[in-house]
Amino acid sequence: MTTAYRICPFCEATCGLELTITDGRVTGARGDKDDVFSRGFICPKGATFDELENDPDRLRRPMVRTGADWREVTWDEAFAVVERELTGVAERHGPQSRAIYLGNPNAHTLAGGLYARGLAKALGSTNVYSASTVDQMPKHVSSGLLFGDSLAIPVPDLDRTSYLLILGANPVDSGGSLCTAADFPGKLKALRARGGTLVVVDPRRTRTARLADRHFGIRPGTDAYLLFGIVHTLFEEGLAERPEGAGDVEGLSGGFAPEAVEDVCGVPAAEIRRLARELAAAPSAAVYARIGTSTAEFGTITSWLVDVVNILTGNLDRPGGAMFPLAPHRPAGTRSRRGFRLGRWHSRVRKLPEIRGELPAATLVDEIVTTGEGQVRALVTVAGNPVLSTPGGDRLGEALGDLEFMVSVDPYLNETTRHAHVILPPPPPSRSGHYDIAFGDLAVRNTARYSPPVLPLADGEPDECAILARLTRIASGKDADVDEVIMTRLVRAATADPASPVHGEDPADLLGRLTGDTPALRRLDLMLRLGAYGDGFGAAPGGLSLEALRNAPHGIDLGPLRPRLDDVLRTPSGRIELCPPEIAEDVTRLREGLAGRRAGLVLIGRRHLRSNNSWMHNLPGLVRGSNRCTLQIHPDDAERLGLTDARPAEVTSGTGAVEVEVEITEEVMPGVVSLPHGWGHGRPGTRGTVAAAHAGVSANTLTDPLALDPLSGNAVLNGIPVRVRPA
Ligand SMILES: Nc1nc2c(c(=O)[nH]1)N[C@H]1C(S)=C(S)[C@@H](COP(=O)(O)OP(=O)(O)OC[C@H]3O[C@@H](n4cnc5c(=O)[nH]c(N)nc54)[C@H](O)[C@@H]3O)O[C@H]1N2
Ligand SMILES: Nc1nc2c(c(=O)[nH]1)N[C@H]1C(S)=C(S)[C@@H](COP(=O)(O)OP(=O)(O)OC[C@H]3O[C@@H](n4cnc5c(=O)[nH]c(N)nc54)[C@H](O)[C@@H]3O)O[C@H]1N2
Ligand code: SF4
Ligand SMILES: [Mo]
Repeated sequence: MTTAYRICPFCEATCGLELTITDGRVTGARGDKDDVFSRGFICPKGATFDELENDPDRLRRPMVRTGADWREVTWDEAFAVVERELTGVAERHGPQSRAIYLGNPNAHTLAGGLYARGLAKALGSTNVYSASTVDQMPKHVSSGLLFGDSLAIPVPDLDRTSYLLILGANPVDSGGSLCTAADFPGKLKALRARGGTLVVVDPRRTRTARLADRHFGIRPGTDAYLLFGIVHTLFEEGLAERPEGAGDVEGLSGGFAPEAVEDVCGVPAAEIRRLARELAAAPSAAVYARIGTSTAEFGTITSWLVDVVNILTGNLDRPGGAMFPLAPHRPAGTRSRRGFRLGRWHSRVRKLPEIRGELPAATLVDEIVTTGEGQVRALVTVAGNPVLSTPGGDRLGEALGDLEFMVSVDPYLNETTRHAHVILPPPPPSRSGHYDIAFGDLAVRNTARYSPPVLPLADGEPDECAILARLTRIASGKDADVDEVIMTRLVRAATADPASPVHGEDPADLLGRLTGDTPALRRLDLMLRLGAYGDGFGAAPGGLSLEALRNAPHGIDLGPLRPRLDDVLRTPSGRIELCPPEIAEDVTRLREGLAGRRAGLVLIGRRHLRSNNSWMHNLPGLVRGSNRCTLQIHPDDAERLGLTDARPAEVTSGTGAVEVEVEITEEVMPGVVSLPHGWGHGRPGTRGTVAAAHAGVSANTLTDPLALDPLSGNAVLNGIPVRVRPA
């Protein structure tokens, strides 16, 4: 029996795990108490790491499908089929007929961080889709417009803040999102223990809300009104700082006085004023908002208002406020001030604008089913299950069956991948090295951690980096080595940049000095050494490199977040663009919504600590206990509608209907029902024995693919009008 250390790849908390290895298998997992970031914290998902590793339904060899029959093939055979078919579709219909969907776990693998975007580009098509447009795209757009960089997302300085306002997030169950912090519950308790204040705004009284000083139930989809009420108060009561653009924001906030918005959002005007005053008066404060506010009708405006409040109260970029992390692989050196653009092209069928090089996931189905020049005929999915995760996913599932070719990089035969012709399964996490490319930019403390593979790959088995690199080569149709190309470009740019520690050095010499057994690891070494804390190839002795991280199995602490706004800003003006015209224009839509407080039940989602989107329901240790896929409803609504606890109800929206077990609970406010997403298993042709026995229904049968936040193209997944009756 031995132990090994591995960063948990299941949620954004990125806890350090201590794995037990017995006879060449992972047989246990617990928190690594010496991990510099998580200090021993773990949740039930991390603790079932061994079940995921050893899941008998997990695919271990590439598979090729003919009709309904799957057969296992060698990697070379599988790639040969992919090459023939992907190239064939491009030859017959042009590269634009090829599409890609990148799912959430790409943010949790080194492979996703290093190769996913390059693979998308290599397809030569604008049909690029990802889970970002059913998730956080509004935040990218607001950051792009405000700061000129869609990746510059401020996070609440959890360890030091004295006042935290959380909207539409339940980090006690989700682990936190766009805010990487291990042990979120502990950090919220510590905030209160040091005399700080926690306020939670959520239509459900969540486990996070239960830790708060105050909780407000809000009408789903109306956070922008509440936040504008706060902004209005800050100006009206002379509490706001007045940076450039403040006057314009003040003008926009006219009409959104707390007294004008209270009916729409359901939070009393006096409480909105109190929030504004407290945020302004606190020694430090941060507003933090997530999924409930982002997958919503006014997602971008809300995301923007969160930062506007942080800015107007003087809390952006200061300790205890909302701050910008600095990840170890981010380059030191000159940054461009090109700014951010959206809508550089539009989707073919619905004419929806491009954002960050992609199109809204909700319209992928339209591009597949609508005939004409540019119709999608081939699809690549990497770590995604859009049939369950995107609105109207059932229709997408049907459409996938009509594709000429589909290849999925995925360890499971599930609701989406059952439509593929080839599945390329990555090895289980123990067999790949890990470094978080995505979450260093979002962590509440700067650290550097690398986990080497814990167990060896089987002979000839590629890791996911190698799989994606090979797919990229196939997609590009060129025989170039993608890693070589990228590394050469990076090194050339650095050696030519007067602000770089390697300015003037010989690129070939630097490349020759990289360590790492694989091209992916050499790329990581390069990024670390040219990064903000890097050794600069000797220019900064003691600085970071892959070697340095290998020598620190529990990670290296780089300290609390530091103010760095000047370094972050990439707007052409060099300032924060506090009142971007695109947002100002969309506020008209928000103002129109003031008129009508909608009656009727609306549907929202929720997450459970022991579940993770659509793909961890096949692990016995996580699905044990009572049914989690229930429709939560308030007792008053249940009585009015004649619903009985634990009995089935029929839920109908404008898009579809499901039959689901009722759970009567005061946790959810009157007028609101809640159903988790990611369920709806047991479909023919899938392979998930445990998941099929806990099938549930898909919430996205009810969500509407036509309902998008217009600026970001993000799907509206919360606040869906529904009717409910006993089934
Ligand atoms: N109604 C509603 N819908 C939602 C949401 C909601 O709140 N409500 N939430 C949305 C959000 S926030 C998100 S992020 C999306 C997620 O949407 P998706 O990313 O499309 O879906 P997941 O369920 O995360 O599916 C992940 C897939 O990756 C596979 N996988 C797991 N590990 C690996 C790996 O290491 N490598 C590879 N290649 N594959 C792997 C799994 O088998 C699974 O097929 O869902 C969205 N959909
Ligand atoms: N255990 C677990 N952890 C996860 C995941 C998981 O599926 N399970 N998924 C991961 C992913 S992909 C993501 S993106 C993150 C998401 O992380 P979070 O954003 O923390 O996700 P949720 O737990 O869904 O919390 C969203 C909250 O918004 C509330 N809400 C719904 N509508 C509204 C609204 O209109 N206004 C307000 N103010 N609140 C609203 C819901 O009641 C819910 O409590 O979690 C990640 N971590
Ligand atoms: S909180 Fe997230 S990162 Fe930590 S053990 Fe649980 S799933 Fe893994
Ligand atoms: Mo997500």
